[in-house]
Amino acid sequence: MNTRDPDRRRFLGYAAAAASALATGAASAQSIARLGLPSAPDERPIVTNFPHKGAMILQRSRPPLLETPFEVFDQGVFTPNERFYVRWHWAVIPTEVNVDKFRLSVRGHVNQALSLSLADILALPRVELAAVNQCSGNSRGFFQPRVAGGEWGNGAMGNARWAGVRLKDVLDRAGVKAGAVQVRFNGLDQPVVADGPDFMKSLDVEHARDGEVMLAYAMNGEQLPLLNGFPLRLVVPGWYATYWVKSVNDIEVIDHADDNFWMKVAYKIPDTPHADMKPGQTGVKMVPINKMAPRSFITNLKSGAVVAANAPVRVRGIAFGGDSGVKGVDLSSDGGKSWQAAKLGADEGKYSFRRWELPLTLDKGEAALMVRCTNSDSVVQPATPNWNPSGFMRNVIETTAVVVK
Ligand SMILES: Nc1nc2c(c(=O)[nH]1)N[C@H]1C(S)=C(S)[C@@H](COP(=O)(O)O)O[C@H]1N2
Ligand SMILES: [Mo]
Repeated sequence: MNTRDPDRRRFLGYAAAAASALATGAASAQSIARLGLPSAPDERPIVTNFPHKGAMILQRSRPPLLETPFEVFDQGVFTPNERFYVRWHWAVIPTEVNVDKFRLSVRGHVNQALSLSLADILALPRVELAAVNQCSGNSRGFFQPRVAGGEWGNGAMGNARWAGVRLKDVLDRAGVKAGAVQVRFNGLDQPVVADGPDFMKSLDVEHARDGEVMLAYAMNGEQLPLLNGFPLRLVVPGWYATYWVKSVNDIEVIDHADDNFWMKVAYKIPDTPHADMKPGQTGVKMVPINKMAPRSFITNLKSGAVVAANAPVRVRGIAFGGDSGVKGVDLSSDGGKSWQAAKLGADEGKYSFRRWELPLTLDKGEAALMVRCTNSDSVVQPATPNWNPSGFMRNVIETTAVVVK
């Protein structure tokens, strides 16, 4: 299939083949992935039958929740589109899009309501940015005690080069009126039950107009896969993916704080350091989830790996700063007593994954390798895991236990 970047000419529709692949949905398990979760069932089938997707870990088929197999992150800082994770809340999702009829409406508290075709969008100035898209519940399966929700391993994240138009440029064309408070985004997906709340997210007007928030039509130089929000998705650099509304076709400027279910009830975190609280703790102030925190991972060694003693072992991985760049990545092989700075790879921008590597010489026995990212705001990953009832914002320092022989 040709999935070229639409900037060159125009969008290509995704038609019936994709639709039928989604409708049949039946998983054809090729093999099994083990996520290393502490309490949840650990095995998941690896499937290849989703449109525009390669081998993915199947968390759920309707709606599709597909996790990126972790070894993909060892291949480079950009996550290939066909391995990029997928998450939808409702099972009624777009399975084909008529690119000639598609319209993006911009309405509400504006001077001039708009109905924009994809050609209108392509005519606006093009911008590009590398940014990590991470589900709020990435790594939820590691929460102890266990919490309800998709029991993700660490693969509900990905990094891409996004291209599209500034949301600011679109809003300026409509003319945001004085008194506007938030901008609400809605996509082509729909609730499966009549009274189910349609998935919508909102950003404060100043945030929406910061010039960084983007309506993306391309991902890694290709148009977006259907499952990742074709033809247009919001990119909110540094913020959790819940705000990155997919297949956006409606933008409403509102003159009040959005109180729809997905803003007011769902996606709330304790307003405490690291969004941490005690199970059963009451009276904790809850706020909408927002900026991401730094994380780092070893990608070339798994727990249980056997490495050679008394010779340099190349340890490498990825890190990201959350809502700012990566200042440094440090490794420890003595349980966090001493740390060594890793060498950082190319800087693809402050919202991107960044590669790091460090040769370590280890003594015979067992070694717990710990990796820690400090971001450019000097925020460091915590040494102890956080806990909250939704399983959000895990960013504890990761430990990979290896056997040195
Ligand atoms: N229209 C729409 N956009 C959505 C969602 C959704 O259910 N519907 N889920 C959000 C959540 S919670 C996540 S984690 C990301 C996942 O993005 P991806 O599937 O491209 O990886 O999409 C976000 N955008
Ligand atoms: Mo999410």
